Amino acid sequence: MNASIPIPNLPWQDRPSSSRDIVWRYSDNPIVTKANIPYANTIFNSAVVYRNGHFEGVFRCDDREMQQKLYLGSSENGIDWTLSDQPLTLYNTDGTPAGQACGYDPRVCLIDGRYIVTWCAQYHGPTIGVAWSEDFRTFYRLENAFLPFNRNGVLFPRKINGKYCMLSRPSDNGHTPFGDIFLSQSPDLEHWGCHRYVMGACGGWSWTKIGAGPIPIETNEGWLLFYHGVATSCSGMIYSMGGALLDLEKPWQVRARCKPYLLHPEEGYERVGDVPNVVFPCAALCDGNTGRLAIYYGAADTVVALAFAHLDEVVDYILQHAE
Ligand code: BMA
Repeated sequence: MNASIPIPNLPWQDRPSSSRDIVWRYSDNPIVTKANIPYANTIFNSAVVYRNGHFEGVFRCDDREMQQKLYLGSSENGIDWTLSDQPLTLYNTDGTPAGQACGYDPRVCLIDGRYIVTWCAQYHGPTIGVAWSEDFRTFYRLENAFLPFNRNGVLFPRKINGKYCMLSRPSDNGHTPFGDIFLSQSPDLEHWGCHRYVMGACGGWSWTKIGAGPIPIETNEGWLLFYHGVATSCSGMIYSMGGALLDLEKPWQVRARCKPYLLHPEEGYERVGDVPNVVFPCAALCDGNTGRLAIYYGAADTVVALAFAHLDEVVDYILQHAE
């Protein structure tokens, strides 16, 4: 194990005695529903962080006009969330307003004291928006990271070889029937280059496309990356969660990629919703003392749900079941 800071109040339930799964669900899922914001249609694919003893998050809410926007939320226990009624307003770095945070599928990464939000923004199509905050109240928008079309921008939680590193998934302007994960590097979070191929869609549950999920977790065996993989069936796309380990210093090199999925739509709230059969992880918190993992994922594009795992077990399982 080589996880991060202690999180003594990390949400947790032991694995049910009836289960042999590596990742298991919180028994009272979902933890966030449309009831958390009055004007919401759905709240899902959302990212949380641990900050000053409690939890903060950036939530994807599709409102009743079906506008996709980001909202802030906070929680004492990581399970019961209070969300803002109003979308997050962004500021330019000179302090002038930069409008509401429109877009979807946020991730939040703490690097060198700054919380950096990456999300799928719109600029002549989907691309990766970037904003940062020191206090989780005021967020300053930077330039978009990439040209359209791109989704699933996920930062690493420290610079690697002096550069910020971000995973992303070049895509199209629609529902993207393809997609591999790439890595890009930047000295300043605005100028991105040195692009590297990481890994691609492959057979079974991820044959259509893949995309990075939560911020990677540093372990002795490499960066632990949870990601979503998509298979297309005769009745639509099915989103599962998988795991891989990336090289610590050259994170575009895959050390191990787990053949079986780790989480697959199974429960009613994952099977039925605005988009059926979706589990979509956007955050994973790890308690540095115990190696307990709390994984936050969107379910069926409708609600936010929670799952648990042990870091060491996940790493061992990936190594034992690698391609
Ligand atoms: C992707 C994104 C995700 C969504 C998924 C399944 O393209 O829109 O937000 O969860 O499709 O609908």
